[in-house]
Amino acid sequence: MLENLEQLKLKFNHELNLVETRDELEKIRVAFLGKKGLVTEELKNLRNLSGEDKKTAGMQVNKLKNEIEQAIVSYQTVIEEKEYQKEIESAECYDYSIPSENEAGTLHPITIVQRQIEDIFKTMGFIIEDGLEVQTEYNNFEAVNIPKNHPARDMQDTYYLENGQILKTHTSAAQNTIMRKYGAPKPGEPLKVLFPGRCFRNENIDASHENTFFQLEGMMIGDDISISNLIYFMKVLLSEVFKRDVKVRLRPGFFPFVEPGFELDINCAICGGDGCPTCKNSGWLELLPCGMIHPNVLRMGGIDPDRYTGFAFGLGLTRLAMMKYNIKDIRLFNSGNLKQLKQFTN
Ligand code: FA5
Repeated sequence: MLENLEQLKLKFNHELNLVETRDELEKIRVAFLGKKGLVTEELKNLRNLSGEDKKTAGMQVNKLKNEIEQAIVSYQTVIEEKEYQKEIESAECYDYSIPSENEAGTLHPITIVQRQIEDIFKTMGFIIEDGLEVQTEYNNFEAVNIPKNHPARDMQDTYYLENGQILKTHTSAAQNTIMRKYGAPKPGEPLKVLFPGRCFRNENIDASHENTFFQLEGMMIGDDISISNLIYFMKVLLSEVFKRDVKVRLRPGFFPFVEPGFELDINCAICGGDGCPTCKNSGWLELLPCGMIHPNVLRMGGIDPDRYTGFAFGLGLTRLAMMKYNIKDIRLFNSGNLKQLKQFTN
């Protein structure tokens, strides 16, 4: 038996030297120490011995068993180190200290203005929401009081998808979803939400009209919200964005989802009001339509119009960026002309 144990030890050492992975090590452990392992079998064979022989052989087998167990534990660390080295050798390495050949990108001017406005409104307690670009006809039109066949749909001709959904024509498409998400405001805690987004319209493109442009919508609903609240927020918005006096005019405007409704136009920054292709020679640019949310719209959003009132505005974000940066033609924004687009920093 002792000879046998000596051979087992040699066999184990030989096989251990060939081991490369944790799986292989486990196989060896099972082969020697498992239920039917070679050492376990030797332990079972002790049954056939008796007296002093059994005692001596038992001590020898147990000694071998302990040696193998310890060798396996120590080898585990060796293997882990080997595997780690392999991983390092095969991994892609980056040296972050080498200067990049690519120039760092810059923010798109619309993103810059959008973030500025978001920051201003966040400090005034507004939540920022993200409306979907693909919308149902219901959300885009019916839920904002523009039923099928209403003439107001003609002004927002859009792109229909094969599944019957549409690319949203205005950020107002998110009003209903947002009202339903937050529900009726708690007393003294009006619902204040800002939701910027990309809009799509089947437009004749010119210096101030794109088929893909950005709007930024704001909505405040509460116990006692009035036109004065609306005008206050419009003033803050414009003065913070332009950081200079800008001439605006407020005139009545019709939108089925507000009553009363207003158009806030900005004096054209390109020509100073004299008239140019950007403002279609009128000296003014439609920028910020707004008004008090129509009772039907509140009702469809699950908010009781007899109890609550609210305002909404739909800022033409792309046009605001044009006026802020004196960009004559809206087509620059989607042009991918990096030479010009990367000039804007704040
Ligand atoms: C609307 O889209 C309304 N949903 C806005 C609104 C919201 C009114 C909440 C009242 C309450 P309008 O179609 O006028 O309204 O568009 C709003 C602004 O988006 C315009 O003043 C203009 O600045 C901008 N805009 C509209 N069409 C285009 C276009 N094709 N290209 C660039 N900007 C556009």
